[in-house]
Amino acid sequence: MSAPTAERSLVLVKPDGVARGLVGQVVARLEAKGLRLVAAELRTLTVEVAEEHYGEHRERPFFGSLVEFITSGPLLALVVEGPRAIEAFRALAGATDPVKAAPGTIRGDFALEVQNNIVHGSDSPESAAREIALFFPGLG
Ligand code: RTP
Ligand code: MG
Repeated sequence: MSAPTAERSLVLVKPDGVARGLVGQVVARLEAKGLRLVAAELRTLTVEVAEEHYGEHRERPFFGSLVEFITSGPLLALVVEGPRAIEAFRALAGATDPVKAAPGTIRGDFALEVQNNIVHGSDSPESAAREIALFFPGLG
């Protein structure tokens, strides 16, 4: 059997996760899973980048609040790599609503509110390519 093809995903530790000091625990979990860090940067998003990143939600009632939240302070942007990295990280993150997220997942263990749910992970190869180009244009 051939070796699994490596895939990349954009992961964010959102401003709530950084403010609460959860960066170490999030990174420890994804590294323990076997995902490899290929880029990492702490930065505060501009409204323009935030609106681009969450463009699919532009018509949703929570869009303004989401952009305000995601630009409210520094976040940690990561690119992770590994076999099925997109699906692997989404499984570690848990369901979008942290109350429904299984205990043992990042959201299930650390959050209670749907907006302030600690992490983001790309949801498809197309999203990952778009998001990685937006956050780390220099990455091949
Ligand atoms: P993400 O994009 O951040 O990885 O989260 P996701 O795929 O699990 O969920 P998605 O539907 O893409 O929603 C994006 C983010 O918007 C916030 N949200 N707020 N107030 C609300 O009802 C609501 N719904 C979603 C969350 O921060 C969610 O992660
Ligand atoms: Mg999403």
